[in-house]
Amino acid sequence: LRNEALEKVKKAENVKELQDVRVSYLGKKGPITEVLRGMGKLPAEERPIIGQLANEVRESIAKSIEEKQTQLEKEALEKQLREETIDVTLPGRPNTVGGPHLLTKLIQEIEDLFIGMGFEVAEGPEVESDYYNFEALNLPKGHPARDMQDSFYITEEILMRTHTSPVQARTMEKHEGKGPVKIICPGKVYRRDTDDATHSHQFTQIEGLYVDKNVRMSDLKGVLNTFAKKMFGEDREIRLRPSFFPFTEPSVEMDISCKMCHGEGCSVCKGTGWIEILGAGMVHPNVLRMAGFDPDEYNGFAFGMGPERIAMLKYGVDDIRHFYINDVRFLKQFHHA
Ligand code: FA5
Repeated sequence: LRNEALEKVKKAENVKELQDVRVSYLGKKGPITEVLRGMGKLPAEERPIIGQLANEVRESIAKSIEEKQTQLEKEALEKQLREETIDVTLPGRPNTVGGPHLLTKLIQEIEDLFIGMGFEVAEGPEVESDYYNFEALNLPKGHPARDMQDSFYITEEILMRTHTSPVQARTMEKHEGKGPVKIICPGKVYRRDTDDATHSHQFTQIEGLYVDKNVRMSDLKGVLNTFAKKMFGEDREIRLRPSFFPFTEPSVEMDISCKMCHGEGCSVCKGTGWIEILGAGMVHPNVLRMAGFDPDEYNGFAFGMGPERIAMLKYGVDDIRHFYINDVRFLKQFHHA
């Protein structure tokens, strides 16, 4: 019995098998327990001999089980350690690192430029009321100039803002008739424009507004010139053209000389050699009045520029749609721009 049990202990390949051996030989229903239990029936002189023998057998089986158990546990641990070894000298898998979009970086750069000239950054909602998008900007319902900006209406009174100019009115209201107000406001705008090389139905704008006592047209020219020279370099040509916006009087538009064709004429500048980047002007007295400012005491200038157009001119991008197609090969070129 003992040899048979020891043989089985030896063969046990894992803790579970060893447990089975323990139960079948040393358990309550095992042969040794049975022998010990039957002791009473044996003649008195045989009892100590049989008892001693049974105990010896039991102990030697128990001991071998214990030894085997320790051995099995040790083997299992070694196996685990072997299998889980990490080779720290292997090279790591490279992560693909993304980067901010070219437009995001350009907008930050423009923000920094204006912060340097004393402007603060303001924000406004993309889903806007008809009042702030048009009426507060001297564009009452039915005004023909509303056609200059084809809109996405959500309800009769709510639309996707067509420009960042509503932030002018919102910010002035907050100042409750007291200047100075000196802000820029970057953000997304939406128009029912047909997409082409220089137009997108969703694009970005950066609005600027400076309201104070004695702000003059020459201040506007100075700020815009400083901005353009810093953005494009001293050698690029800049021109201001008279224009019209219902919320400014007088109004101008600013063009930058086309870099793509060096004035020769291409699809981006449509042969003119110039690309329009912003509209601007002196804030209309009606706009000041509606936002709670006294036009006899205060005046100001405002501008609204298109960062996409600026990026096209600065980096020689020949189609505005490149910014929104999200072709990584295009976007990657500007990670270090
Ligand atoms: C406006 O949106 C006026 N709110 C700008 C303004 C602000 C004037 C404050 C006076 C005072 P305009 O529609 O011209 O104006 O757009 C301004 C600039 O946005 C343009 O010069 C151009 O750079 C850009 N832009 C206009 N439409 C698009 C378009 N569909 N896709 C890309 N850029 C556009």
